[in-house]
Amino acid sequence: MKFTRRNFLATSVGASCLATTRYVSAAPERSAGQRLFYRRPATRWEEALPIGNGRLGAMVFGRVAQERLQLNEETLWSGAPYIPDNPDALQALPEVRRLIDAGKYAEATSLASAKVMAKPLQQMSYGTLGDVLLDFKGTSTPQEYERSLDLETARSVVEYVSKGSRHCREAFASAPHQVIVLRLESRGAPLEFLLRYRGPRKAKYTSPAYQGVATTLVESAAVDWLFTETDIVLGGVTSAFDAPGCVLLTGSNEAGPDTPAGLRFALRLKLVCDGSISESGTGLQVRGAQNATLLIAGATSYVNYRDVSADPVAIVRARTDAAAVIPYATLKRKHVGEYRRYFDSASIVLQGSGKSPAHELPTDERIVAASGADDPGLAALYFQYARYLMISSSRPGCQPANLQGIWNEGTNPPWGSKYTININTEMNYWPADAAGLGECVEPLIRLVEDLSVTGARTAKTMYGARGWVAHHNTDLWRATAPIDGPFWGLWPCGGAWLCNSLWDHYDYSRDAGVLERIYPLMQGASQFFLDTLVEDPGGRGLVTSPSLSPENAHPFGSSLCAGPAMDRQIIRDLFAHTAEAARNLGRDSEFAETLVKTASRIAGDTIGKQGQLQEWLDDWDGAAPEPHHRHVSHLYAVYPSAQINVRDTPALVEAAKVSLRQRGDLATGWGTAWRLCLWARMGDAEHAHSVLKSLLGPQRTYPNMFDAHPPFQIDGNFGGAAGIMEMLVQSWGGEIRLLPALPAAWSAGEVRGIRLRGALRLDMRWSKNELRHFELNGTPGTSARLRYGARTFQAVLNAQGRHRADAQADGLTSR
Ligand code: FUC
Repeated sequence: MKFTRRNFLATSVGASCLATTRYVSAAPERSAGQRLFYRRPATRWEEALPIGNGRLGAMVFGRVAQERLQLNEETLWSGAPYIPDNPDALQALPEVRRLIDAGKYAEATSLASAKVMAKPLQQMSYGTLGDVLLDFKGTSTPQEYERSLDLETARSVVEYVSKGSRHCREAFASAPHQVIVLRLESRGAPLEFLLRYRGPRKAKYTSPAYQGVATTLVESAAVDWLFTETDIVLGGVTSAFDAPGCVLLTGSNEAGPDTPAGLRFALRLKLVCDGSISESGTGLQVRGAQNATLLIAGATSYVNYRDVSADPVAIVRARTDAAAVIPYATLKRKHVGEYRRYFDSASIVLQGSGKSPAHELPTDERIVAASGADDPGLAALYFQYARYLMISSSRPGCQPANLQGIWNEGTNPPWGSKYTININTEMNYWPADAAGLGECVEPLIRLVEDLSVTGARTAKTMYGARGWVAHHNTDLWRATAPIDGPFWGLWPCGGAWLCNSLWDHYDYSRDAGVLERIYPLMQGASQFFLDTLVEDPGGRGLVTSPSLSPENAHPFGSSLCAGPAMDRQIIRDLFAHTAEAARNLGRDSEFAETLVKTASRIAGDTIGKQGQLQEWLDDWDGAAPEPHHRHVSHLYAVYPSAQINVRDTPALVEAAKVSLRQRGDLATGWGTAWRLCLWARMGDAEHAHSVLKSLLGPQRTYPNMFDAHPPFQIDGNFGGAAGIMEMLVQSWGGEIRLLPALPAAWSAGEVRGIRLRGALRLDMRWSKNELRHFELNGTPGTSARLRYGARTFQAVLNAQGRHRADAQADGLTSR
């Protein structure tokens, strides 16, 4: 068959990479919402395209002379099981509290610094698994170059013509087979390349038995299912960490007798091709191939936060061996099928009134154009991209998405690429349930289950309290003690906020199994605050102390204080949800009653002299040194909570708006996304839209559509998606709001499969800025209260569990 442009483009996903690359659809606006594409290879990491199966990730550069896949495995962190709790805290905390009550904030900070912080002061960090490089012989400047990421099938594709030969590379991260697959095809001149590994750590090319001998291994064509095969296996150990005063839980040590053990890791690269493969000394040389398939597996010795006994070499060998006997077309079909189970659960189309040619622009150019012109389709693409990133970095059974999901280029990433739980990890999960990806929250539940154990130790050792506590960060080892310094770390509400996120997850699904699982976690988090809340000496009610309003300095040279608004709001939610959970489960009625009573004694939200919602118990906002601070912690009550809302507390909403205007629209990526969610929640469509436009522009979005804090942090992607959804539909306070913040620029559109609180699913269509049709699905007989504009109405799902309504001249009519 002669390979013309036409027959390349016209085929659907099939066996060959070359025949399947272009997405062709009758509805270009829709297809543009499902694909990122570029006319140039990636030169820097933020241009490369991410693939991932929740556990294993790669950034694909799509270079012509040297392809680079930068790899990650989600458990490849520094450190080993450790206990960072500081027993000196128990004695020091009452004095820190006393100093805060006396207004001696600097002294309180010094004492906390000396006696209350974790040992070590920093937590561990996430790191790269290294690079796979393919050096191609005899390349020339390519023609017809395109690289793309198809969100519908989770495949990265690079295609070009060089010296008259057409080349295609397709990469995907398979969850069913736990390998990354890179397929290379050439029509014309055969493929000739050198495959090698480059890593930042001391790694050993090793024999299959993993004898620890530094040898390069080439397996002689052992199992030959296609033509020939060979591979590289390497193993290593993460660098030991120096943690004076820190208690280590395990002793096994490959780094040397005097240094704490790190994790062992392994990587296997297995090639299958129809040409020849030989060992070159630095890697594997492929010649004379038309097709080659590279299978990549990575693993570490991590089993869980206290067990590092897994055998990573055995794991990577088993995974690649299993994948190698499966034809490439089958690997691809199974991958696409498994991925689509998640991705197809929801969809979105956003359109303006005029014809927008923006979807024809390569994605990097489209992002640059976004800060100027309206591009509703780009917002839809951003939403779907966030869903793609969630599925690729947080599949059930895996670790939760960290600050960079699973994608991280180095070994010393910003903020350790950890779990920052004073906003960032929570924000990661804001869109998951509404976007039909509730299953992807499962890793977060397991994280909190672990924290409830390590955090119980912290609560007991440091506070002498029952229950459990986590401060503003955690890591692979589930450390829960306060880190970095009192200014950032001495904040006891990280675990409580995570519990509220889990409650939200339950509230969407109303799954009794989830409630069973999360109730003990919520109960333990509540118990900690029952034991540690104190009376404000000014008589305003119960407060946390010591604490801080995340990372924001108050006017007295510190962040340490008693009872910041965010803590009071988070704990009110925690107590209310825990009491409701106990009632739903028919348990612990006395405990639930105590929670309700205690919640009513927590100091309330107040409006300050500038008309703002007070960030602190005292009216310090006007004198705070950073009026445009990135965190908007005291607005937690507006979003993600709904304690303050347009229906029930209009005066507090007005105060929240004053605060938000004072903070300004310019912030980090996640700060911008939070502002977007807040304006949408408060019903200001145009303000939300203008904030969204700045998020989508090149200041806050890299060419590969990763969020720019800067640097890259994935929370902005997820928070942005939550904000887009919040503009279109909201469910809080027992009501569903349809198109509550629809900007003029999104005159027409459609969403399908959006989930709402109360186990409901929504499909909705609008045009000329008016709702045209919606359909609710759920359990038959469910009654839902809806609001569209000023009108409210009640919908009862019929025997098929459905309620449909169409727009008529006089409003919406059910049918
Ligand atoms: C918090 C934020 C920073 C950053 C870090 C990971 O400390 O204040 O902006 O996002 O987390």
